[in-house]
Amino acid sequence: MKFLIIIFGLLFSHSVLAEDTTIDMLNKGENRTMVFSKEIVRIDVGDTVFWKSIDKGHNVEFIKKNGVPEGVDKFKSKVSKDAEYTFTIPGIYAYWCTPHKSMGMIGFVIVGDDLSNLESIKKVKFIGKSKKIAGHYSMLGYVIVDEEEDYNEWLSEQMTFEEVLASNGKSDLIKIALNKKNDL
Ligand SMILES: [Cu+2]
Repeated sequence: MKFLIIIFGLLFSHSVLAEDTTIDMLNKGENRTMVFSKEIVRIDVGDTVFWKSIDKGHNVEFIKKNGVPEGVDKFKSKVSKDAEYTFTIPGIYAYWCTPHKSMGMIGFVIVGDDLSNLESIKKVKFIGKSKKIAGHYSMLGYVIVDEEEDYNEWLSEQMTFEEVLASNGKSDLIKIALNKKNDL
């Protein structure tokens, strides 16, 4: 009986997690303006992510060039509207808010623990402030040299990629990500 309860508990907690992937689109985050409330989320294949238009003027646009796994179609939601997308193809997805793509309003969805398109993600051309954000999520391999002081100051206020992943309670991916980083 105990065994059955444990199994049920695992299934249940999984489904709660899956339905719970909601990201707010905000004018102001904890440390900066124009943000997705969760910049990296990890989900299973078949899960849906919901983006809430808490503040107006934002949307979600997959970065078609190098930013999504092969076979993924264009996705661009309407500005100032809630958006949702069901992820059926595993891999890393990079997206931005079209009006604020140079202001650091970017996010990543990792589907099915699949990092096989990491090399492609690293080739995404982020612009403006988004370069720093992407660089911070060091799996992307950007090295910022021109404004190192600004970057360091900003970095000191942020969660690291490891911390973000750790906060999701899954440690295997942290190791994978760190190994990839060290390979750069
Ligand atoms: Cu925006």
